[in-house]
Amino acid sequence: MLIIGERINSSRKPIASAIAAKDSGFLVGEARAQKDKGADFIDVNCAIMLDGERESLLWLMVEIQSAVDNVPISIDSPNPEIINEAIKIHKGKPFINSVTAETDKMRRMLGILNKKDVFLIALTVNDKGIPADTADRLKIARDMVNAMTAAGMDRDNIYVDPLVKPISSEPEQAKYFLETVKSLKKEKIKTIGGLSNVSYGLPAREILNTAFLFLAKEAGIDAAIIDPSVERRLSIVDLQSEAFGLAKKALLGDDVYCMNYIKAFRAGKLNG
Ligand code: THG
Repeated sequence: MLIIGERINSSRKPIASAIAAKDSGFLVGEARAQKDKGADFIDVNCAIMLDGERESLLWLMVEIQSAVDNVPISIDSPNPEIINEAIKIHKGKPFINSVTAETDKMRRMLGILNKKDVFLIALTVNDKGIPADTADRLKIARDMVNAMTAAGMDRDNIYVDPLVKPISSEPEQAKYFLETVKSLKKEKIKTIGGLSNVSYGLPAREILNTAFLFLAKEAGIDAAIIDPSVERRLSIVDLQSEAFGLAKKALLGDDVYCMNYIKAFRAGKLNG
């Protein structure tokens, strides 16, 4: 499984401040620390800088690649034109994060990618928005892979992201994500996900994130956008523990609104 280090994201306050201050020392340190913990790619997201996104992203990519052994980047931007410029200065083979099935976005992105040697994340979002269930995700995923291979992209370079949503507000969504990963695996379509979204708004997030990584690996996921220390944690946690069992139930939709999980947290049972 490939690991994409998620920490350099401008939605995080310390990162946004460091980007604004052009604090390359801090940001390069974040990149190096993630690589040392096992990240294969470093996700770089400057989207919160709005008008400054282009300049910030291009600057940061150069700083990171030159300081950290040309580590490959996952170029995380909603803007196809910025992605196009970023590809040109990237050394090696980047991840493009991401394209959706929205008609206009897909057309612009395919125009840009035009036989370039990149890995591409395909989000299962279309003109109607984020799909409600597994069947809708699978349909969008298959349509996207067909459209992209028809446009000349190598199927092995495409990673479908069935979108992780927080179980705190939509208890069934993590299950749909895992089901989609399993089905796509059978069809030899690669998958990826931003796994830490799953625990948003809940206590003891590390336990949920670790359990979700375990379940995603079991389902056959090919790549994960995570804080790489979560992957390390997986090798030391007790998979038979009560905490892990509660997290699994919450993630599989068997603990609606995570009531038992939250109760256990309040009782001090989730400190592991
Ligand atoms: N799929 C793809 N790309 C993605 C995502 C995805 N990129 C962004 C995101 N989702 C994954 N990356 C992060 C990066 C940081 C954090 C979460 C996901 C993070 N969040 C803190 C939190 O949630 O509490 C802090 C956020 C804040 O300060 O508001 O650290 O799904 N393809």
